[in-house]
Order: sequence, then structure tokens, then C-alpha cells
Amino acid sequence: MRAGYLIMPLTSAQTDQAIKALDSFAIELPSWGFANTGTRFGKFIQASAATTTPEKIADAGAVHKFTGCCPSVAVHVLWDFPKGVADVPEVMQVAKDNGVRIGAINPNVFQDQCYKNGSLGNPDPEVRKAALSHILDCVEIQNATGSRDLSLWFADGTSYPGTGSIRARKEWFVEGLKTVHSALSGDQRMLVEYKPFEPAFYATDIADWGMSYIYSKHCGPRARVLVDTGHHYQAQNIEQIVAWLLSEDMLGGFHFNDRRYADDDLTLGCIDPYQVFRIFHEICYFTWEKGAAPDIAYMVDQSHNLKNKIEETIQTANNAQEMYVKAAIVDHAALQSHQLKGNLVDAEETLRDGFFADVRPLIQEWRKSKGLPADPLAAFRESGYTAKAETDRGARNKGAVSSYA
Ligand code: PSV
Ligand code: MN
Repeated sequence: MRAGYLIMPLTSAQTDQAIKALDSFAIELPSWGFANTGTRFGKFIQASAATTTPEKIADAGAVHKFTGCCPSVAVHVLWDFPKGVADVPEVMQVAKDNGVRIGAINPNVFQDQCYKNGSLGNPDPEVRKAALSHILDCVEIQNATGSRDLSLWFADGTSYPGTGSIRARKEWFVEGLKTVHSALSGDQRMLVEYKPFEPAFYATDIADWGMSYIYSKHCGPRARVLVDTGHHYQAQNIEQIVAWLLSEDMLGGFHFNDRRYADDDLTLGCIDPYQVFRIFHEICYFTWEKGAAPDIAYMVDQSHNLKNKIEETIQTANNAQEMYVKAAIVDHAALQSHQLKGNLVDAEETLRDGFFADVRPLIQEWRKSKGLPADPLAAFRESGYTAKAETDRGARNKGAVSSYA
């Protein structure tokens, strides 16, 4: 029975649980989060932003150095490997020099002119072939980097009713994705990401988790669903999707970010930290019940247009870590018992106890015990990294626009 509604310090069991969570939690950073990206209405250029793949990786390495929880970097092949597999040795070396490793490989079949009517769902077989060939090249890169995950997102769909056969496009996707699946080996996986709209505005070919699930099931055991938190309609219950995918052993990974309206790509937890907590809670509850953590790739997918990109990424890593620890210290045994007995208030309060617990002092102690700065953001600012990057990269960034603030 819950003792009451007083604020209590963490119990020793909760402290142990929190430390275990901190020791195991890692989140992957996107190389594209460090370059001057923005919205389709404009970019606000930062003089210190990364201008090359080595600079993006160095920035990700800086985040890992100060937070200790971001050991890998997801890469976008078209943007990071312009020469394809030939770029792998240099990129791997840069990663090593910066204390990180190369993570998920992201093909890009949405930018080239030929993809106007889609990639694997394009009615033109030549374009489908071109898209498939690029994805298979990405598997080569995946083999060379030793990356476990191929992260697949498609901009495919139609923007006007009647302009494409929804069923034919689905079948073309099944065919293409199956071929990709058959190219994988060892422990490699393919993660199938969904998004309800943008850039297609009428019928996106992989619009929701059900479609990702069905495509993955058609492909085989290496395919899993990738949940990008920004890719849902307003008010959609993401943690319920997470719980269902966990229960079906079909949750492969996340692209984390926060949003207010659509795919806003804002700092994780800046708008709704309780949602991040609830998502992590489903995973921690599952872990508690099964006695082992599910195999999930936690990744960030954000576009930093206004804040300093490295500072925003440190905020993201800190928020992720904090919400994960809060989720891990929930008294799951008590929660389950309240749920089974229909004790609604006690069950809800047990969940809220985790969310409202202030775990920041404990995280600071954990950081110190690992030789990390207690305050990663302050330590990053004190390091002078941004000033140096402005000097080194400013001229190149200035070339991107006529002026920057
Ligand atoms: C698409 O909106 C997306 O979420 C996909 O994951 C892409 O790979 C990423 O953003 C970068 O464009
Ligand atoms: Mn994404």
C-alpha cells in the first residue's frame, strides 16, 4: 500500500535502479543535427555550425565527452558519404579520433529529382530500381562501418487524390523492402520509419505504425518499426503504440524530438517531458516484467535552427537521461498491484511519483563518479568550443548566406 502523498526521498532500491538505468542508457546523435539546417522557410546560420562530415562527428564527440551518454552518431549517406563506401575509412577514423562510433545508416531516396513521384513506391520501374540500388549501396556502407541498423525513411506518397494507386504503391514497397531485407546479414536490422504527412499530403506510403508493422512483417525477422516521436497526429497516444510494439517484439528504435504542432523537430522534452517519461515508462515497465531490457535503438532526430546546436543536443541528452531515470525508479511492483486491484488513484500516483521525483542530484553524483562534469552544459560553455568553431568555420558558414547574426 502506498504510504501517502508526501514527497519522500529516493529509497535505496530506487537509487540502485537509477544507477543501473544511468549505466545502461545511451542515445545516438544525428550527424545532420550539427549542420546549418532549418525549416523550409529559412535557416538561421550559425558561424560555429559544422560544415563537413568530420566537423559534424567532432561536434557529436563533444556532446558525448560532456554527457557520457551519446557514444554513437547516425549518418545520412547522401550528406555524409558523397563518395559512398570509399568514404568509410576516413569517417570511421574521424569517429574514433572523437571517441564515438558510427551508428545507424540512413539512405536518402527523397532528395534527387527522380524521386518527385516517390522512390520504392514510384510507378516508374527505373526509379524504383535506382532507389533500391542506393539502399543496397547503403547496406555495403553498413557492412563496412559494422553498423547494426539501416534506418529507412521514405518521403513517398501522393499529394492529390486519384494520382496514384495506393495498393500498387504498397505492393512495390513490399517488393523493394523484401529485397533490402535479403541483403542484410549477421546482426543487421532494418528499421522502418513512418510519418503521416510531409512531403506527401494526401496519402503517404508508410503513414503510421500499422503500415510499418505490416511492411516489416512481410520482410522478415530483421525488420522492426522505428518510432519518430514527431511523426504522429496531435493527441495520438505514442506510449500506447510503444507498448503494443513491445508486446509484439516489433519495436526497433526511436527518433526522439519534441513537437507542438507537426514534425517540429524541437529539443526532446521541451514541450511535453511527461510524454517522454510515459514512453520510457512503458519500456521500463516491460523490462521489469520480463527481467531483461528490450533491444531498442534510442536515437535523436532534431533540426536545430535557433539554439546553438551543440547546446541544444546536450539539453536533449540531459532530458532523455533524466526522463529515463524517472521512468526506471517507478515502483513497478506497486503499480502492477494497484492496476490489478483497480486502485486508480494509487496507480496513477505511483506513476506520478516517478515523474515528479527530482533525480537531478543523483544524476550529478553519477556523472562525477564517471569523471564527467556534473553540469555538461556549463562545462561545454566553459570549454570555449563554440568560440573556436566560430573562428575555424565562420568563413565557410558565411559563404552559405549573405549575412549571419
Ligand atoms: C523525416 O522527417 C525524418 O524524420 C527522417 O528520419 C529523415 O531521415 C530525417 O527526418 C532527416 O531528414
Ligand atoms: Mn526521423
